[in-house]
Amino acid sequence: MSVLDSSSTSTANSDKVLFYYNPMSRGRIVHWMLEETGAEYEIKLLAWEKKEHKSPEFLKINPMGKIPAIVHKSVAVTEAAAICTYLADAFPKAGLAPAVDDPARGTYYRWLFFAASCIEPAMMDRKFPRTDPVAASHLGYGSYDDTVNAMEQAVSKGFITGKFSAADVYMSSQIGWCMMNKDLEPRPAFEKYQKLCTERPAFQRFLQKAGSLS
Ligand SMILES: N[C@@H](CCC(=O)N[C@@H](CS)C(=O)NCC(=O)O)C(=O)O
Repeated sequence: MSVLDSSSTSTANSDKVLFYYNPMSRGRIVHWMLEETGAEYEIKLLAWEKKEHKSPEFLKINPMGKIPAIVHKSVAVTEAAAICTYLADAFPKAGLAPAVDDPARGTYYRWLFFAASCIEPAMMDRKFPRTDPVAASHLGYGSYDDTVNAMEQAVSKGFITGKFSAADVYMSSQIGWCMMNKDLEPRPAFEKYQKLCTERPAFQRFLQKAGSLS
């Protein structure tokens, strides 16, 4: 039976999160985030080799055929940054987002959106350089150097809003991935920030659980 046909479902009344995942993917960001929230979740492991992420069933959840995705209270959420933001609000007891009326909410959104819309493409363009270069003024991220300098500024004092939040889950995941792939130089500010984020018990739990799935 396909993992997508599993008998368990997330209904409008259930608080359980269904998590469509493969540990060899950006789904790792969401896996860490789920551990931070303390939410009950069920992993639906999608096998790359069986192309389960392109199956008609999964395309109903994410028409992009990409991982990660979650279903919570019968609603599908895709895009790792959106999922982190959603989960922080859906499970407020975990305290992973500044309150809506807290000015820190601005800083929180700013760097979450920056990480998704600037860091992601800057690092990908670095890894796979464009044959036909585009002027920095046309690129949302400007230049690789400007993006990296802004990232450094965002994390140089520790957690992005001063208190650990979903923005740190996303930012730290990006930094860790990019440093591991040598798309980002290991500046002291990044290394210090990574230590702070990854020594969290939820990160350690995620690592151990992801390892047992690989
Ligand atoms: N913009 C998406 C990107 C998701 C993505 O590209 N996932 C990759 C794995 S890291 C994937 O599913 N690739 C399989 C494919 O596109 O066939 C996000 O941030 O969640």
